[in-house]
Amino acid sequence: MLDDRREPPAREAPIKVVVAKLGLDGHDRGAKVIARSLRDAGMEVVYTGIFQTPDTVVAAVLQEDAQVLGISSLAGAHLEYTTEILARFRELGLDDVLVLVGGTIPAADAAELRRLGVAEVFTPGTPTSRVVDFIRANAPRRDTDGPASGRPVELRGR
Ligand code: B12
Repeated sequence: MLDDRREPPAREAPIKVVVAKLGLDGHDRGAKVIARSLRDAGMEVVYTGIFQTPDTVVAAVLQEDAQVLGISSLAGAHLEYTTEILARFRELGLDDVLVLVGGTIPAADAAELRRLGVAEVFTPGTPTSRVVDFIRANAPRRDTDGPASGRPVELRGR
């Protein structure tokens, strides 16, 4: 006889990603290309649109309960904005959110971003499949019944 007291297996929800543009940076093509590629790969994507502030981006991540934040920056202010957002995440206990930065990021700044806690930096010419693979390998897992279960200790595919 079937034991109907067993819990049904938890289903894995689609990975939820917020793609954000901050400050006066109007270069939105890369952000839109990435947002569309992640959506086509089966992820749930929220694109904030241009001219956001760290506060509105953090609010979007909280509101959407996103596992991944992707910041697109082609105007040079990536260090300031990312530092501010990571500090807010720490205050709010959002340490498990996988943070990615893409755009025109000099190599020295990419190293600094990784030191601050950014999981990976994607510069112009990156195939979108590489971003999809990286997120699939590193986004914190969760099932449909619960919150993000925590970021893997080891990042793969860097
Ligand atoms: C097209 C373009 C514009 C267009 C933007 C149109 C639009 N709606 O996006 C227009 C003409 C409006 C423009 C204006 C300006 N631009 Co412009 N522009 C470019 C250019 C030539 C291409 C950018 C682009 O669309 N690439 C195609 C997309 C698909 O690629 P991408 O954005 O790089 O995205 C890829 C990766 O970077 C990454 N990625 C990007 N975002 C994200 C996000 C996530 C989450 C992830 C995972 C990955 C990721 O993945 C994508 C796929 O590979 C670049 C030079 C260059 N070669 O990058 C200059 C460039 C970005 N522009 C520049 C400048 C200076 C300006 C202006 C200030 C010029 C001026 N004096 O007016 C203005 C600023 C306007 C503003 N308000 O921001 C500079 C920026 C320098 C800097 N970083 O400090 C650049 C680098 C040119 C240069 N060499 O000097 N620009």
